[in-house]
Formats: sequence, C-alpha cells, structure tokens
Amino acid sequence: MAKKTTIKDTRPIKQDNDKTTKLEAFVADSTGTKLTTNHGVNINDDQNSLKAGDRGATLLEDFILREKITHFDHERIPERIVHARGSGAHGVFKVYEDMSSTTRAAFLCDPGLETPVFVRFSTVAGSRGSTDLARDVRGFAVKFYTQEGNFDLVGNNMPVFFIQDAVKFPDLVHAVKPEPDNEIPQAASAHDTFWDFISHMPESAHMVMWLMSDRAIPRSYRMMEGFGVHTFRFVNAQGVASFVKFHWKPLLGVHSVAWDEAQNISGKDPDFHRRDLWDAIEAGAFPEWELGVQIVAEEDEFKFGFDLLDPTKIIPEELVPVQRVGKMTLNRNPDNFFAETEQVAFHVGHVVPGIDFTNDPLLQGRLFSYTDTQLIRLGGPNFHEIPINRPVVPVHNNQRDGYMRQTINRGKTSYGPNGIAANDPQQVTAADGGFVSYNERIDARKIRARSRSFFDHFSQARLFFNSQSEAEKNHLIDALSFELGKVKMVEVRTRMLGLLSHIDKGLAAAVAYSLGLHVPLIPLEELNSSVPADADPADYTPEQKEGELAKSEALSMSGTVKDTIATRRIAILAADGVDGKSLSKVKDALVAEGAIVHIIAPKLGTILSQEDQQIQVDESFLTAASVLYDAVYLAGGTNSSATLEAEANAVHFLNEAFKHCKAIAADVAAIQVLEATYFYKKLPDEYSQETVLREGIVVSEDLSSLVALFIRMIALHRFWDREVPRKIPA
Ligand code: HDD
Repeated sequence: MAKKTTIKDTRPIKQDNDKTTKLEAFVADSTGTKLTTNHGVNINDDQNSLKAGDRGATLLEDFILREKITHFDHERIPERIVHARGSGAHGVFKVYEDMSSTTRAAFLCDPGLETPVFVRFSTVAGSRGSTDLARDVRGFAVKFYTQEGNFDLVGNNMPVFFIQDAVKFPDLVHAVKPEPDNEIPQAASAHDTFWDFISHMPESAHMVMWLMSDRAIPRSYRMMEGFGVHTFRFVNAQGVASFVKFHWKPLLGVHSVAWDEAQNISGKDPDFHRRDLWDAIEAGAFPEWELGVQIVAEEDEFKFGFDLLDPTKIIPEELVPVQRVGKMTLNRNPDNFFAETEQVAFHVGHVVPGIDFTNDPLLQGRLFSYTDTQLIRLGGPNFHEIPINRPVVPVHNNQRDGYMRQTINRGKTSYGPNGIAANDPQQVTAADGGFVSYNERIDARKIRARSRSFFDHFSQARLFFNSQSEAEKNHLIDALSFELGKVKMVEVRTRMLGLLSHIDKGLAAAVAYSLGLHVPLIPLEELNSSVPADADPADYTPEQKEGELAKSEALSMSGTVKDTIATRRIAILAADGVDGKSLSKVKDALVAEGAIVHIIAPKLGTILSQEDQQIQVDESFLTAASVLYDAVYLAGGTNSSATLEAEANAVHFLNEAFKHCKAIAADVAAIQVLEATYFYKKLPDEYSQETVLREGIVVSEDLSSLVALFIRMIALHRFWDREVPRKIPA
C-alpha cells in the first residue's frame, strides 16, 4: 500500500476550541416556537387524547398520545452503578507556565491557552435521588476538551482507594451498597456488609481513615480537594517519562460540616451541595481550584518506603511537594441536567499525548470498566457522539453504525488500509501529535499474585491518624463509633477493633469503649487476606519505621485557607422592632465581603424596624434551619429580642449553631435571647479577643469591632475547640 506523505486532517492547532459554542448547535430553545411531534407535525391539541365520542374509549390511532407516553416511558436510563448522584458544571482551565520539559500535553504547555472543562462531582454509594450529605467519598471527575482530544481526570476527594486490585471492585461495591435482601440502608456505609468486607480487607485501612474523617462530609464541593489517586506518567516530546500524581487544591480551603449537622441537612435540604454549586455559579462566585502535580523522576521509582503503583498510598507532600501548575474555574451551569450531567461519560483511558498510565493494578482494571459501563448506561457504542462527550476536535476513524449513530459518514470505505480513499483517515506520526504509548520495558512472568511491595497496609493509615488535629481525631473516633455501632453482628465489630488496633491502639481503645467491647488481639497474618501464607511478616511493617515521617501537615484540614468569607451563608435573626440601623450595618459589611446574608424572622413577608422601616424577610424559622448556614448574627432592638427570646425556634437555631461550632455574634441589646440558650451559662466569664477567636462567640455594643471580629470568625469556619468542653443538647 502506497503511503501518502501529507495528511489532510492534521491535529488542529487553530481549531475552534470553545466547547460552549460547540454545544450551541445542539441547544433547543422553545421560546416562541410551535408545538410539534417528533416527526415535526404541528400539534393542534396536546391536552386531550383522541376518543370515540365525548366520554368514549381512547383510540389506538392516537399517534400523538402514543408517541408522548412511549417517550416518557423511556426517559430514564440505568443510573451509574457507583457515583449515581452527581452535579456538574462547565468551566475553563489554564496552565500557569509551559510544562513541556515534563509533558508534551499541549494544554499543559501553553499558558495562553484556555481549555474548556466539564466537571462532575458525586457521592459514590447512594442512588440518584439520595442525599448530598452522606458520609462517603466524593467523585471529582474533570473532562478537559483539549486541542488534542479529551483528557479525563477521573478522581476523588480522597487520595487513596479501598483496594489495590480492580478485581475486587465489584465486591467492594456490593458490600457498601444497600444490603441485597431489603435494600437498606440508602447512601450509607454504616451497615454489616460494608464493615464485614473491610474487616477482611486490611489494605483498605488507610482509605477507611479518610472515609471516617470529616473529608467525607464536605461543607461544599467548592471546598474539597481532588486527587487523581493513581500514579500516572508524564512524557515529554523527547520521550522522557516521569511519574506524576494529580491534585486539585480549592482556593476556598478544605472545609467540612459536623456529622450531626450532615444528618440534619440530609432532611432539611438533601440537595445542599448541588444547590450550593449551582447558586455560587449563578451568583458569579466562580469556584476555583489549582491543579497540583507531584513529579517523581523515573530513576526515583524505588526510593520510597512504599510502592508508587500501590493506590492505597500517597506520596506525602513533605517528601515530594505539590507544584501548583494551573487553575480551573467553573463558570457556567449546565443548560440541561440530563443531557449534560447525566449523559457525560468519563473514562480514565481518555488520555492525550504526554499523559500515560502506570501498571497500578487498580488503574489497569479501571481502563476496562469505564467504556464497558457506558455501553450499558448510554445504550450502545456511540455515546461519544452525545454532545457533552464530543471532543472539540474532529473525530475520524473507521468505526461505524450501532445504536443511535449520529454521524453520516460519506464514502465507500470504512476500513484501513484502503486504496479507494487514498488510505484516509490516516495514522498520525508521533511528531505530528499521534499518541504513542510509553515504551516501558516489561520483562516478567504471568502471575496471579500481589507484589510484596504492596503488603504494608498500616503505616500510612497511622500517618493519617497522627497528622489530624485533636478535633479531627475525635471526629474520626466518633465516626467509627457511629458506623460500627450501626453494625448488628458483634463479630464484625470485634474484628474491626482488631484491625484498628494495628493502626493505633488509642484509636481502637476509644472506639471499643463506645461499643462496650474489648480490643481483641488479631495477628496481622490472620487479617491479611491478600497476603500469601508464606509471606515474610517483616513486609507488613506494622510499626513505625525509623526515619519514617510521623506526621504530614497536608493531611489535616485545619491548616487550609481561612482568610475569606466569600459565599459563606450568614443568618441574621430578627423580628418586629429590630434595630434596623445596626442590622443594615452588619448585613452590608458581610455582603461587602462576598457573604450571602439572609434575614430570618418568625414569619415571611416583612418586619417593621424600631425606626418604622419595612425590612424584607428572606426565610422564616419554618423554611430555614441553622444547619443551612455558616454563622448567625442576632440583631438588637427591645421588641425583636423579646419576640426571639420567646420563639423556641430562634433559641433552637442558636443552640444548634453553637453545637455545630459555628460563629455567633450578637448585639448586646439582644443578650436576653442568648440567655435563653443552653450554652449561655457555659460561656467563659471573661472575654478577650483571643477567647472570641477561640470560642467563636462575640457580643458587643461596639458594632464596628463586632463586625470586624465576626468576619474573622466566619473565615475560621468552625470552633471545634469548644465542642467537647461546652457540649450541649440541641
Ligand atoms: Fe470509578 C465512576 C472515580 C475505581 C468503575 N469512578 C466513577 C466516577 C468517579 C470515579 C469520579 C464518576 C464519574 C462521573 O461523574 O460520571 N473510581 C474512581 C476512582 C477510583 C475508581 C478515583 C480509584 C482510584 N472505578 C474504580 C474501579 C472500577 C471503577 C477499580 C472498576 C474496576 N467507576 C467505575 C464505573 C463507573 C465509575 C463502574 C460508574 C459510572 C461510570 O463509571 O461512568 O465504570
């Protein structure tokens, strides 16, 4: 076959790179249009079916009725087996500096280039209609529509995974999903089958620490980190490869809610995260993350005490710092949830030249699973033609036909090599941008076994626990006590305690206390189902190794950004007779800092201030709840305070906000309302600025200093220090 030297459709450099414009072609706007059937016939009456007489039977001939009902009957597609509940947004990504020394991926080499992205955040275990606030891992999947094709970074908000080999993924998912006999519980891991599985799966110890931490109950998708989890490869134009781990660092910091709060939000507003993302984008407060990379040279592959290919391990940031190389901004909500967020199909195998895989056995299995799942979920092999999934560059190959094919391919040939069409479409050389897999040398026997370098399941679980703040440790112990407390089978609880004791004896003892059990001594080899009987126990490395990192600051959320109150939700409690001037002053100052401020009163409509001015109420105590806010301000005014003091819902609002360690500020004229709460008598007698910033409560008549302190307090997010010493019923 004669080879042509020129290629008609070279990878485009000056292509129209705007995904929004590309999607426009598929957008349907019905404004001012006529109602038609799907075959384009104008419909005269869409409200009545065709009947034999006024009261007669409906006729089979009614094609309008049949088409409408049939379409309706088929409107649902199978939900994702995992990550069914999700929310999406469009945005853009820009690299800060040319990274061509490490990768040839064009979107990472040109700081002038803006790459469109679509992001889908999700929970894992729950169904499509389940609560956003489940204790769960969050999916963080990003589709980059690059000029060299789509790159999907299909990650989570936790940097490790439960299992080391994809062959166990169905078991993990079966264990965490609702139990098969009664389909209970929904969107929760607090049940027997999950913990039974985990108790036999010590490689999940590290991930379970993350799952039981507050990372599993984020305040917002906008305040979560993201991780590519696996070690990937960067390859530059010279073919030189390095290992890379991907990170997303949110510019708003990493923040969570309290577990009691999460459970309440699940009832008050199960769409809390979805609404938060949507509202922030609608308000122009575009969520932003920096892309971080940890790069390890090829020759350093074996210099760590863990295996880079093991997805249950992180590379501590102290060992390899995260370089922030670019920024992603989400700036547009989808036009249609189903067409975009539901039909988007991610795949870890969607890589572009310059990004490649490693032999992480979890990653390798994922490479099979994602295409396979879309075939069933989206109904056939043409899911890449769904508008949201199309790359911004043209697609040409010899694949044809199948369910719902959209492309009308011209010409006689659908094979290659061919002579009839001059061998089009043609292969592309590496120099012209063709993808060439990294030329990794593999010289091995075929085996079904685990590398010894994967045997240590506890060192990093312990590193994670040791790196948490005191409050975070307490939350982790509480979470385990809650989850195992929901487990019915005592042998599962006990086995878990045995497993926890290999992570940290104090942790196991604290959980055992809550469960009313003793910590059993279970030798590691009995727990280690994935380790062969003849393995050397030295490989389990249960104890802290000399020179090993004891703590990693980056693993605690307590050190993340705390200098902004932008988009934080603040409740101002008020009633008729409120001091309107002070209310406006506080509200204006908070709004000026970018916060969302709602006035909450006993009823909707307006309240009359002591200056005789009507103030619009945003929510009533019936429609609002403290768990939907980050902080509370209690406005002054004699009559308002008297009403709020007698309003049980207002007092409950304050008690709950206190219990969940939120910032509370009050005009001194409203002190009587505070006196009606559980917590008032527990507050320290003497207040200095330092106590205020530790306790998160400020009461003052000097509104200027009150506002300034309140803003600092809100930025600090939560006052976990007061949680244990000032525990209240709420
Ligand atoms: Fe997965 C969906 C992330 C392991 C099989 N996965 C899915 C999504 C995310 C992840 C974010 C939702 C994408 C979306 O929003 O549509 N998955 C991960 C991470 C993993 C991981 C970070 C470990 C590092 N996954 C994993 C394994 C397998 C799968 C080991 C199978 C062997 N994942 C799937 C899937 C899903 C999926 C069944 C369900 C829906 C979909 O793919 O599109 O194929």
